[in-house]
Amino acid sequence: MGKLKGYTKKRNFSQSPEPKPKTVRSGDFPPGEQGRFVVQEHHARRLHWDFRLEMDGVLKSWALPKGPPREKGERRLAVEVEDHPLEYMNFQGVIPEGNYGAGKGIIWDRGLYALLEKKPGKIKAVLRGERLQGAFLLVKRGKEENQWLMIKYQ
Ligand SMILES: [Mn+2]
Repeated sequence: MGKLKGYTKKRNFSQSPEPKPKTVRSGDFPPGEQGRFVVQEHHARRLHWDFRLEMDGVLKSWALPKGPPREKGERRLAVEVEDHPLEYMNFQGVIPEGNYGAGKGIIWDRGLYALLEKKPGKIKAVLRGERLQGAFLLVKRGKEENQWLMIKYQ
């Protein structure tokens, strides 16, 4: 449960309909194997899109102020946020006022991905969703520790 401490600390599960962490699968996600991904459109104080990859037993998560890149060559800022539990994959609903991330969340896209490369600060994957299709690179870049870029390169 250690990986989800940040997630749990920010939330009050008696008020928020968001899932309380149950499952944490141990072990790394083997390259070549397929995992799930989801993009949630989050109408919080500022509209953004949350991109989440099933990885290492949790959902690795980034907030994208302008959404994910749609065309080859496009790059978008992706701010790394706390790991989310696997159950969050299916979350849609309204987080009540006064709670962390208050606002409506809807699933914007979901599907499978194949991991091509993974090392610290760099993830390459092919996404096969309803909307997102192709090869994407996530790369840590920027002055802030949690700043990444998401680039569609194929
Ligand atoms: Mn969010």
